Amino acid sequence: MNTYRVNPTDRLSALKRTLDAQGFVRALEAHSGLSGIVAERSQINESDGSIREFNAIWESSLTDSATKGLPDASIVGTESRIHTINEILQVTTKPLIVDGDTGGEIAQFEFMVSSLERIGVSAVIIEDKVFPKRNSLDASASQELEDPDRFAAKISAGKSATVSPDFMIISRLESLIAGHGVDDALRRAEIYINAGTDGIMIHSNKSQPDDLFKFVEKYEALCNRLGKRPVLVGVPTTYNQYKEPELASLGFNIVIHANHQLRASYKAMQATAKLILESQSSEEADASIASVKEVFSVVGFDRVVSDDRERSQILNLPVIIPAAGKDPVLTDVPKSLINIAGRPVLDYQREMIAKTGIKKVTVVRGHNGKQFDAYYKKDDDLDFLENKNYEESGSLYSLLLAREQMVHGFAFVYSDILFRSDILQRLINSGKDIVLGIDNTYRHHRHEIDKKLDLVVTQQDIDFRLRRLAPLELTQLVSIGKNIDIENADSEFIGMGYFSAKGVEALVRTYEDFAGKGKGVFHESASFEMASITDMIQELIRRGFPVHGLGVTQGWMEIHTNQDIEIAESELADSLN
Ligand code: SPV
Ligand code: MG
Repeated sequence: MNTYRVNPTDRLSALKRTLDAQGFVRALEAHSGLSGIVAERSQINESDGSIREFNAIWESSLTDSATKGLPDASIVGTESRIHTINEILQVTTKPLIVDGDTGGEIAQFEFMVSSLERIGVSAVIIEDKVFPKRNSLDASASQELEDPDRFAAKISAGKSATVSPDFMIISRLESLIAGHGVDDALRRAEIYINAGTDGIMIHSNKSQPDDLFKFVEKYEALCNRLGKRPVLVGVPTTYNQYKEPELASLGFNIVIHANHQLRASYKAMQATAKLILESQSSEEADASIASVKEVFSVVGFDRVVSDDRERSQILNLPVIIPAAGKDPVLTDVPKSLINIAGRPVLDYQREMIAKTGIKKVTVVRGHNGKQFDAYYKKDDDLDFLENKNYEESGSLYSLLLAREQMVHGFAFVYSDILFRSDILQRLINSGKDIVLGIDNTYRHHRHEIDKKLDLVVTQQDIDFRLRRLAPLELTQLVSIGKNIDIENADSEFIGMGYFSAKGVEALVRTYEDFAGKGKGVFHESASFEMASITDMIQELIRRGFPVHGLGVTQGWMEIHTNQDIEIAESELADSLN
């Protein structure tokens, strides 16, 4: 789909604006969304550096009918025409001039006018023939003209049906087509101008239309006498040896190239069909037709595919769980295997991860790592990496063991937390390159805080406790770490976060800057190897990389004491009741 849009009211008035500004409009026919796109986007450079393009699109009865394989003889009805018009409007922004044929009965014309105006069409041209009309380009067809006063009544009724002063109703004189001569055309023009028409289209199907030029000459005098000059419209199909500047200098304000895209595509389709028949293969035709890639691109398929790709990249993201360390209290098992109501923490985590659509989980194990084998088997969706050095390394080292898996981005979850899936989902969808879940309710925790928390200072202090309709905000972090004074901190880091591919790039680059440089390189840790994930995030912030916090108030808890286990078990029991 095309992303650029135009407000229908602005689009409607654009034709009048262009006419007022330039005095001349060049229109190209379209009969479908795709031909509309071509009319919209075709442009060349003028020698003075400006751009030459079509200023408007003509929705033709001849080509709309022909596209359906039907003759232009009042067979395709207004509803069907409006369908095509909508197709074109949907994918273009330029003003549309609609061929209204005879306009039908007054009531039918009123319906046509209000329908077209409502969807943002700029003008309708109706011809002074009787229904059912025949196409004007066939000189042998019977061309019966409408009584001019009846036609004038239709014009005034149409004008009364409009709500916008900019919607134009243009009267098309068929006198020269029907062989009634210039004087008949001038007489009718006067009646239609007095009825309030916004434009006069004078039509001819001659290759040397001297009568048409005679009409144009006398048109100015007529308008002078009447004190108004509706715009003059020409359709040079048969007399196309006359170029736009010449027609403009004669007095035409709108020139319509009325059927050329349809004729071009018909010929191209025929030639291609014949070539395929001859060659018994389509290979020979490739050189003269658009590539599929080009067609995909012009109708916006590329964007749809890239959106899909983005979505599937998210679903293929791994969630990395650094689980190598030893809990200071619950020392018998790896943190992931702490038992809550008969199941390891990792079970609950995987359940929540699966709810987001993410499949891949990578656990970095170390302390008592072998115990995982009693519960889990490595498979496509669950990967185990070994941190053999777990006693002399921190969570950052564990995380980076998974660097091959993280190139397109990753989420991470500490191994000892329970969480609801929506927190993970929101982190991934935040649109930020590095974002951490943060919670500022720690000051109100019932139980004593017997562990040094990872605290954060944010750019804006968010009061998460306020009732609010809008989703909780994202804010940029100023600092993070265990040494932040509890009084200065705004929030606590919950142990969950997300890195985009760009975030990963910064992470890996910074990690490599430090790797192997020994002690004291990180401000808070004894050595680089012992650094935690939050040490690294602090370093990224220090280097100016934007790190965001996503406000979370409920839906997560950390398990690091037996009391935590009891709370978790009672909550799980409640949620089952
Ligand atoms: C059309 O394009 O449908 C027209 C112009 O009405 S013409 O075919 O020249 O009559
Ligand atoms: Mg027509």
